[in-house]
Parts: sequence; C-alpha cells; structure tokens
Amino acid sequence: MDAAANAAAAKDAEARLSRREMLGGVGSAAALLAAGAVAPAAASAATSTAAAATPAHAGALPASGPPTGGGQRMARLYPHESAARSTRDLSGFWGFRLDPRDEGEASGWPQGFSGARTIPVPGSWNEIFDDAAEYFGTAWYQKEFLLDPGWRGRRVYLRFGAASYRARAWLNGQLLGEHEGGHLPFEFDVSALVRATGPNRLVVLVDNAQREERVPAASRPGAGFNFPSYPGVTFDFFPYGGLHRPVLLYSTPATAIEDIAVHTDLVAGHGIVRAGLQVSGGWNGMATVSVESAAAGAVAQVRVAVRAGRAEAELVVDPVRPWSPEDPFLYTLVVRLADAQPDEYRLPIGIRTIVVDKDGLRLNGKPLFLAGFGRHEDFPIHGKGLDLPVLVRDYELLKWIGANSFRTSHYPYSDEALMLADQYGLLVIDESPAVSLGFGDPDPVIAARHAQHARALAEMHARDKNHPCVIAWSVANEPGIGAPVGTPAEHAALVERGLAYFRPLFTDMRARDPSRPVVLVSFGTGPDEWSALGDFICTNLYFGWYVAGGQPGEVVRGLLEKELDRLHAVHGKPVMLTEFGADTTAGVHAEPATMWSEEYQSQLMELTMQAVRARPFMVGAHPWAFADFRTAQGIMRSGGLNQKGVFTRERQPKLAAHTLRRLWRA
Ligand code: GCB
Repeated sequence: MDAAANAAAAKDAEARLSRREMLGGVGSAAALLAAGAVAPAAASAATSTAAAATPAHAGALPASGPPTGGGQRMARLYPHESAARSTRDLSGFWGFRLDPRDEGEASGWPQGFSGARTIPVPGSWNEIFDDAAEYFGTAWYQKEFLLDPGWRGRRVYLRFGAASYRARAWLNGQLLGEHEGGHLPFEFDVSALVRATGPNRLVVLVDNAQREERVPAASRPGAGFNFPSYPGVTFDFFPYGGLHRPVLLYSTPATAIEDIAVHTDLVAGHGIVRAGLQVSGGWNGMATVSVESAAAGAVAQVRVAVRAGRAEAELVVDPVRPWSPEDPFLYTLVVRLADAQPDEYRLPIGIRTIVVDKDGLRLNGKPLFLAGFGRHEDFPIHGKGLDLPVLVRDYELLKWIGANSFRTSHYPYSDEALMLADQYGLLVIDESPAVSLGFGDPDPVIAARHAQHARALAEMHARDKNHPCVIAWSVANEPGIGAPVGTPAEHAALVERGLAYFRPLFTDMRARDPSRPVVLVSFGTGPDEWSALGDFICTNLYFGWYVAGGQPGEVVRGLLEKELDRLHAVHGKPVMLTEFGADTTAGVHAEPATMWSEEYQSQLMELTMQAVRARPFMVGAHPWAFADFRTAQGIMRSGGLNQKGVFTRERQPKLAAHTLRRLWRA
C-alpha cells in the first residue's frame, strides 16, 4: 500500500471506530424507523444515489404497457398465518414451455399458452429436462387456481420466493409487473385482478439469460471463473434457471400490518424488544404488541397509538431467555390492530445482541468464534429448487459436525433456510448475490450492476432484518480488479473505482441496520482498501490449493500465518477466514497425502484450524465448502463439480468431516 492509500485506510479505520461504538449501542425504534429499517410503503428498493441506472436487459417494462396490478412491491414480512391471515402455497405441478426465440409475449402467451409440459415448482429446469440442461434463455410457467371463498373482499397478494433471474407475471391476462434478481422474493397486490369465481390463470415469464450487466454476471466472451468455462460465468456455481422457491398467495384484512422492524437488547439481565411498526393506508388507531412464549403466554405487552401508519413499541422481557446457538429460544412477537377487521401478525423473534469491536465478536456479551461453512443451495435433480428434506438434513449435519454458523455464499438463501436457522441456532452471514464483481468492465455495465446490487441489498435487508440468526451482512464476495493492470497508477484507479462503488452500499446498509456488522469478503490479492470497509475482515485464502498446492504442511502454514498476521496488522480489526480448502474426490486415498485425496483435505483442515485458533484476533473459520456442488464445466472442475465439499453432493462425509467434528466438538 502506498502512503496515500495508507492514510485513506487509517481515516476509514477511524470512521469504523465510531461505527463499532454504534454496533455496541442500543438503537431506538425511532432510530430504526428513521434509519429506514421500516421502508416507506411505496419506497423503491434502491436508495443509493448511484442506483439510478436502468438495467440494460432486453424486454424491461413497459414492453407490454404499464402493469395493471399496481406493479411489484418489495416483499417484507413473510406471510405467516394468524387468526387474521391465511396463506396458500401454489407449489406443485405447473405448465412449462421454453421460448428460445423470445416470441411468447408477441404471440399472446401471457393469456395462457399451449404446448406446455409439466414442471415442478420449486425446481430448476436445467436438472429436469435434457433439452433444458444448458438452457439459459426465456421460459414460461402457468398455473390455474381458484380463490378461497373465505378470501372474498380481502386483500390478496401473490408472493414469489425467488425466480432466476428476471420474472414478469400476468394474472388473467393482465400484467402484474416484473422483478429482476434471482435470489430474493417479490410480490404483487392482486386484489383487484383476482376472480372470486372461476379459475384464475397465472402466467410467468422467467428469463435466465447470462448477461454481463446482471448480478451475478456472465463473463465476457472467452473468460470464466478460473479458466474459460461453459456456460461462461464469472462465478463458480451453476447458473440454474427457474422458479426456485415457493409461490404463495396470501390474504390480509383491508388494513394490514405491512412491516415490523425488531431490535433486541439485553440490559442488566432483562430483554428489551423494540419494534417499529408500519400499517397500510396511513392508518390511525390502537395496536397491541406482545411478546409471547408457548409455555408462558404473553410475557410482555404494550398498547401503542399508530399515527399515520407508524408506531413504535418497547417491551421489557424479564426474566429473559436469550437466543443463542446453545439455546435457540424463540418468542413470538404478536401485533394486533384494534380495527373493525383486526389484523394480527405473528413474528418469531430471538432476543440477542451481536457486537464487534477490535477484540472480536460477542454474542450476548460472550466471545464468539464462528465455526461452520460456506454453502450452496444445490442438490441433484432439485438444482437450486427449495428442498425441505435436504435443508433439514444439512442443518442436522452442521450440528453433527459441531458447526455453529454458515455464510449464504454467494446469494441470499430461501426464507425457509433462515427460519430454520433461527430454530437450529445457526448463526448466518447473509450475503448478497454480488459475487466476483470485476472493475475493469465498461462504465454502463458497472452502473447497471451497481443499481441491481443496491436493490438486492435493500431487498435482502427488508426480508431478513428480523431473523435472530442473521448476525452480519456480506455486501459482496471476492470483488476483483478484473482487468490486466499495467502501471501502479492504473491499479490505483481501479481500486478507487471499486471504493466509489462500494462506499454508498456500505453507507446504505449501515443506515438501514445499525445493529449488525457489515463486511466484504475478499480473496488473497483483493485490495485491502475494499476489505477495510468492513467491520471485521473476511478473507478467502487457498494456500495448499491454488497457492503452494501439494507442498509440505509447514510451507502452507507459513504462508497462511503470515497473511493472517498481515491482515490483522493492516486493519487492526478481527479477522475471519471465510474460505479455505482443497478439491477432494471422495474415495481417493493417498499416504503420504497428495492433492485430491481425502487425507490431503483432512490435513489441510487440521493445520489451518490450528493456525487460526492460535490467533486470538481470529473470529472464525469456514472451510469451503459444506458439500460438493455443481458448477460450470471446465478443466478445473472434474464432472462439472466443485469437489471442495467436506461432504459429497449427496451429503456423505469425507475424511475431513470426521476431522472437523473432532476439532469442533472438542
Ligand atoms: C472462491 C470462491 C468460491 C469458489 C472457490 C473455489 O474463492 O469464493 O465461490 O467456489 O473459491 O473453489 O475456487
């Protein structure tokens, strides 16, 4: 780092100090509201100033004219059921048709299309149909449903858990709107369009074209994640297409609770729960807010006045049972409106604190070390489609191995994954879909990505802000300079370009949520200036694999220790090793250990964990990866699989799993 960069890093570090104090402090519900933790009803997802650019994809609205259904709205509260709300899951068999010439819209497919075959939702089309195995274009889904007679006269919403990558939806031939981004939910108010009698026809266009201005991005021609790969993507996982998560219909009373932002604290042995509320239509009236437990009923309750649709409540829970990996105890926050048709929303909450300072991470005041994995939503035949048995099995295996955490590498995981992590007491670093951003690309491409990235962060926060399991936000994984760099000045210009890109995203995320650390996951040679934006340093290091592969353990250990110590010295912040590992083909054995053998992976895990645990400034280590996963084809990936899993893709343990279990359960 040169002197100017050093000075800039020092200034950043200073700014971070006050940020650390904030993380330790108690945010009021008013501050939560002011900070935008509860978004205004009509707020656009993008709050960043640089987020104005329009994504440059073909077919953006309004190709079919403006939506009739009021357009897409950001999904905030999950549609949990209550005395006043019901949810219907439209998962199951849908009609499906590929549209390689993009002719569906002009040919009237939004009204319903012929020639459909049957596809399961959720699921990835690439894993199901041979002719769609490598299909990355437009496809159409359709489904008919009848409205529950009890829902007549109520508000009805349609919520998509995730559609990869861009979706446009029509109900009874009327355009509802569209959404871009493959890993976050979106919803439509369909009250005016849904038919009370007779079938309703829902048609959805899903476009999974791999484009360089999308997030994550396809690669420029001839490039790939490590080497040229097929399909050409900038990241190391398969770009599955489809409706990957459930499609839900839900109904609420006319006046509805639209958002709740919860902040919890532990003060002198009491639990404090602050809740910012948002009610539709600028409603005025009284609300009852209570914290309930299954065993004891309401353990705290207040009545608050809602004015112009806003209110804040503060409740004291005493005695309190804090949420933690050892005891993931969930209360239910219940909000009821005193209205002619009283809405009731029931939100599972955990009362806990998370703090980062120069000495480390603390959960509920106690030092925290994150042992766990980077993972993927990936399984044979299901692809990226939500698979509940796999989800539960994965968490059982995380417990079996002694893990307490995972990172949603490299995109936000399903609602169900986070709800279950709340129950299992797994700590989550919630990561945006911005993986492998490159800063050597043309300005309009970077501007389009920035806009989409900003939207994804806003949506991720809107969806996940109330989960006790989420203990940090990851803005991006492994952004890179991304261009051949000739001179130090050219390098510095690209570093500056990245800083200008990331700074507003960090500012916005911190404004939305002063209660959780915000990080950027960097790789070995990633600029320190970018990592410095984070509240703790997250680094991916592949000593023993991409660097010094096959070399004796002391060489690898030496390189690792030197880099961890350097990062701590440069940043003065806690450090987490967010990835390390070695591709390992299950069943390959070698004595002495050689690359690709189970022994090699196992030894690498052991020596890395020793080096990490010997450093008090280290706050975690996540081997890459939990399980083998499908990726693009290329000379680096035998069988189209990344085999760095500690478990196979079918979730059977390799030798390293037993080693980690011994180390983590000791
Ligand atoms: C990384 C990436 C991850 C890859 C991994 C690998 O640094 O973050 O997405 O899969 O390396 O195996 O190369």
